[in-house]
Amino acid sequence: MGAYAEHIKTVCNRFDKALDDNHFESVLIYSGQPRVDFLDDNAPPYRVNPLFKYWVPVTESPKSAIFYRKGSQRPTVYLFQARDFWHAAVSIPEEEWQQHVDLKIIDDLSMLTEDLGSELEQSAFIGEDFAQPVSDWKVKARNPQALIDHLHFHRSIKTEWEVDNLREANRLAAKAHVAAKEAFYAGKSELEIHHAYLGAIDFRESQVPYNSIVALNSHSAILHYDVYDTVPPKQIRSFLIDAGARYRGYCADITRSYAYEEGFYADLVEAMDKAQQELLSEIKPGASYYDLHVSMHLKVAQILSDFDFIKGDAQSIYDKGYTSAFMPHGLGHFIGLQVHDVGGFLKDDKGTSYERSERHPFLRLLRDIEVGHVFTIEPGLYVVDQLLEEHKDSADINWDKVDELRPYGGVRIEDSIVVGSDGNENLTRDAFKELGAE
Ligand SMILES: [Mn+2]
Repeated sequence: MGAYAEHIKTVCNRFDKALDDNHFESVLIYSGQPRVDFLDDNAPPYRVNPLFKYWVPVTESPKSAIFYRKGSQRPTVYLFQARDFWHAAVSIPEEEWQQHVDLKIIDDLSMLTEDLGSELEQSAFIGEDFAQPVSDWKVKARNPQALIDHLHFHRSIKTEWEVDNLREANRLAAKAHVAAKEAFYAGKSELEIHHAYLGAIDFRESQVPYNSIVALNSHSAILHYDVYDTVPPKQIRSFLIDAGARYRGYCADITRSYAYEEGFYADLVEAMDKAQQELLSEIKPGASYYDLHVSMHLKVAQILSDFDFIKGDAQSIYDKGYTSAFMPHGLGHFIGLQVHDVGGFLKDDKGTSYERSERHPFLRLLRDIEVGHVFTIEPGLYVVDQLLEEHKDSADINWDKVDELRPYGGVRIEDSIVVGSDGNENLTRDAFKELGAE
């Protein structure tokens, strides 16, 4: 059986169980439609419902839907193709997925409701329903949380077909990262680097999965920096780029940090890279991601000690809470159909959740590691003055050293990992290696 055939069989089985547990006969998954801006008739780029693209790699067909009857092992795809002279028709190439579904082309949503008739009333509806006629449809339930939790819990285990797509997304993103790195060393501005990134893979901005972080110098300490200066700084010191790509709806999310010249920042990048690779070797089925996050804090603490930012050993630096000021975000997150893929807080498929950790409130993956999980590992260290304020009277912190790092911002290294039963796959480093880039 081909990889997609296996995938859709898995999706059918997962829906069978989820529908059964939650007492639904069927489900209707609406792909969504663009929502126009306030007082305007323009809409931001359309983004498909992730549970729609879970079934079929169709990402640019708003007003489409998938109907699946429990136990049928074959969904119906209502593919919307507008018959109007305003829009270019999206051509759907002939592909394998079409052999595994009943495909019905519609140009009006009434064709869907007529086709389904009274079955719709037994269906769970999953999707956005802000517009008519979708908002008027008589369904059994709209976005029932228990059903969604069930699906989200099991979605964390990726099929081979999903991993293939994630691998390809990483190849695209790595290629773009190499172009961005070259633009940085050529002295380009943040905006020029951003354009070099997109140009390398023929992407328009709406095709990357999130706003790329393209940060020179101190900007890299702003965790979601995405405003882009149009002129390069007078003195170029450092470059942090956190940017991804999408392939068949699956996301890459890669971060790299570069020093413009040799020196202490270059050494810091090297130390972080080494710490990150050590963390990768700690990933094992059955281990807890939370423990890995704490292990990362201790490694960051060791770096803070080694580079003379803070007095003391790693354990005491962690215990006193200093690492949270330098490294405020989580170690990583699930990745897949969504950049921050769902289910990181779910304990089981009944919707029981892990409580967010008080000590590490921004960690969004609290589950134990399983074979088939795909997640990021992204340790970092930054000068965030707002967070250091709390420790401003601390004699442990070497403020001269903090001042030295401030104009460089910070450092982060991020890869995506597929957990295997016999060793893991690093989608990101493998992609760079294929390019001869790392
Ligand atoms: Mn990430």
